[in-house]
Amino acid sequence: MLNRTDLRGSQRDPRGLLPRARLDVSAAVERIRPTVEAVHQHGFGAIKEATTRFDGVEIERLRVPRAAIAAAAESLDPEVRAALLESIKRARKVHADQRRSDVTTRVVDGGTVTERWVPVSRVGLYVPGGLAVYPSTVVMNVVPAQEAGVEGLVVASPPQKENGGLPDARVLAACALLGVDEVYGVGGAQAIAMLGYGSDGVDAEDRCEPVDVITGPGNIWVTAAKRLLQGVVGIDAEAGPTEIAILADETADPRHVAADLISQAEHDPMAASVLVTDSEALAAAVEAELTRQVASTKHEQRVLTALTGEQSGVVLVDDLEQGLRVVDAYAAEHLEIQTRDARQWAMRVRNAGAIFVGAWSPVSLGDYAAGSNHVLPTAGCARHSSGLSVQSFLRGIHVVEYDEPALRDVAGHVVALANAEDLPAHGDAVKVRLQSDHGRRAGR
Ligand code: HSO
Ligand code: ZN
Repeated sequence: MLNRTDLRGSQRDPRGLLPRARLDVSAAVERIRPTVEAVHQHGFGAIKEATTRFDGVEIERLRVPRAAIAAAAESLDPEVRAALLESIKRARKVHADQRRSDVTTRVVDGGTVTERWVPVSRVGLYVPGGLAVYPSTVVMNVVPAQEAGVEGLVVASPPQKENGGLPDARVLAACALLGVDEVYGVGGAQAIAMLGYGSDGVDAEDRCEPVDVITGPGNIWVTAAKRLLQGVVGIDAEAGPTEIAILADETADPRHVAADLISQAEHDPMAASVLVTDSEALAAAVEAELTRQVASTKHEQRVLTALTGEQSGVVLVDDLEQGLRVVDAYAAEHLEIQTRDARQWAMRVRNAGAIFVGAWSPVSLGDYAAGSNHVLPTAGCARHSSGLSVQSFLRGIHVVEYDEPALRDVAGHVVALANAEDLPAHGDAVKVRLQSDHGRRAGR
């Protein structure tokens, strides 16, 4: 069922030879540009119009009433509530440890640079709807922002016809459990534009003030809108259709490997499931397992489309050393290592959004309840970006403080560099302090 790429004996750079979807985000940017511009100019009216057109829902207001959020929490299935609370607890534990303290470096006597970590003021967290609903994504967005100390937290999620035009009730309940009460029932590119530019609403309570940072996964339209809004607001890494790569040898259990490949294929017909192995026997056993397990999986058609698509496949390698080069070149959103000495191999991986080590750490554990974050870079962006963390919501501000002797001491170097760059006024700003006795008086 999987496409086969045989790299055995190949010395070529594996990048470009690996299965990967060719998603044209730039083309999508052009398609959503008019919607984003309309929201920028006309606010509520444009959001309402786009929501009717793209979601088939007539909204009366942008913001979800507080009472509806509370009601969703009331009617939440107790088992789901307990699971969400456990997920929140574990995520808090991990993300609390990511907090940074300010660091002051004494560069010279009388000269310090302090790095102050300051949270952004207001963030917009996008929670997708579409083929599935994601209360777990509320947790993964909100917890790091809260642990970073962000004061203004806003969630946007598409309105659902089945929930009277409000976002999914489980998404609202997750917001309630996390203490978030500013929730907008808006999705797609129009939601990203609303968060980035702000929007009026039907009344003062309904308006959305612009945010400083937008995070969270979404479909190609959401991704395109985030790319378009970059610069107006801060954006986390682009999170496209989900991916799993598994590096496995003959010690892996084919039932586990197949189940994990299917688990992420379940998200989206465009999801990618890639097996990298040096064992022809394992590859064959996984194929057999896939055929068996896919037949009884709930979202059979979606999974089948994802597994047989050009973005999925099995890659055969000579040995795990070559396997390591392949997974590094692929830079998967999620990478599982199911090999002998799995931890050692995992420690050598350079490019991945998150790594799952050994037989007992499936990706779905990380999706819900490992404590790790599941908003991760896709499409090879793990080469340069990390998943969502406390750091995504902080800015490091350098605070520079020198006294007169310390400035005097380095003045010659500043002047020399200023002259080398033909920017003598830069040097003058130092000289003026040291030549007159004004500086000395001001310092005392
Ligand atoms: N695997 C998805 C996250 C998710 N899975 C949410 C289930 N619910 C992207 O990391
Ligand atoms: Zn998942």
